[in-house]
Amino acid sequence: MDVITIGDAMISLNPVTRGPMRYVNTFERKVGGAELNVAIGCSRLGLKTKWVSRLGNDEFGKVILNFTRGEGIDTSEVKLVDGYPTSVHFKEILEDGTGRTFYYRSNSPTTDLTKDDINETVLSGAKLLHVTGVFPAVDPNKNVELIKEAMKLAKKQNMLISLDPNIRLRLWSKEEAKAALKEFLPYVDILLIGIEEAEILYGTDDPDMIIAKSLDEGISYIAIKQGAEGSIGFYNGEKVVSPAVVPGKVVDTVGAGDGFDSGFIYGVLHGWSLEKTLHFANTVGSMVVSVSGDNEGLPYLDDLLVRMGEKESIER
Ligand code: KDG
Repeated sequence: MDVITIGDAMISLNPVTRGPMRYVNTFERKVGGAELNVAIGCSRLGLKTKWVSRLGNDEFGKVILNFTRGEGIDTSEVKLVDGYPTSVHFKEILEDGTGRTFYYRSNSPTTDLTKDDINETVLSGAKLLHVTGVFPAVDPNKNVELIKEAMKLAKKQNMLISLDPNIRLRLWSKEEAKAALKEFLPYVDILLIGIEEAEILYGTDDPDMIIAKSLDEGISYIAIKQGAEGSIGFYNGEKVVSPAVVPGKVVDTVGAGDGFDSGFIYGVLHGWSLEKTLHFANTVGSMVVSVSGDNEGLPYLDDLLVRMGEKESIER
């Protein structure tokens, strides 16, 4: 196993038309969830990936489970549980591809996940544990502790730990998010942070300050995601500014950060230079925004190499 991630997923209802959601009448049923998106991204790139979760024992739960299996992800730690409906979110997409998310996930099936479910055996044999701020925010009273324990177990087994703060202010307040994420930082090796999230977590959007504060926490790899402006990375004394990879067309920006994370994790696990890793991750993110849905645009390795001009595409 290369990567293990723990998280919450939902049926994602994507609007068929753009504009304010109150005027949208038709939605397409898709699948979403930050940690699952990263698992899909890693798996499509060729990494062996496991997703630990719970889904409702209902039709939507079966949709997500089958979809995840179809992506070649190890679902041995995904269970369908009674008593909780599979969560749902509706997306609004505006003309520029941005928009809002409306969650129906207050009684998520992952409420059923306990410390006993995320034990040493479940986490054994992998190179990296990826966690985000979404799953803790879904049930902060339980999940913050659960993720902390998982990180401790992963450290014991010499696994790398990557964290994407993924702060969702529809799920918790800035203060709650900051307090929880601060508890995670001492265990983190790879921080994949959006510039606005750094403002919440560290009180600054100055890249050099973000790097300095992360180094104080003992974090080795720092990637600052700046959306359409590219990314900035730091590792082993070297700072790299990586320009954005311009997408063909911006259709739907949700999931771009998760795509970046998968690309960055891939580069780190392959021992690439920081410059190559950042460019690769930026390219994955740029491909996600060109396709509707939270994970449909995540590329397979071959597609990515074609996009980067490293492989020829034969069309007919
Ligand atoms: O990062 C994208 C995810 O956030 C999306 O797929 C679903 O909103 C979502 C969530 O909270 O996981």
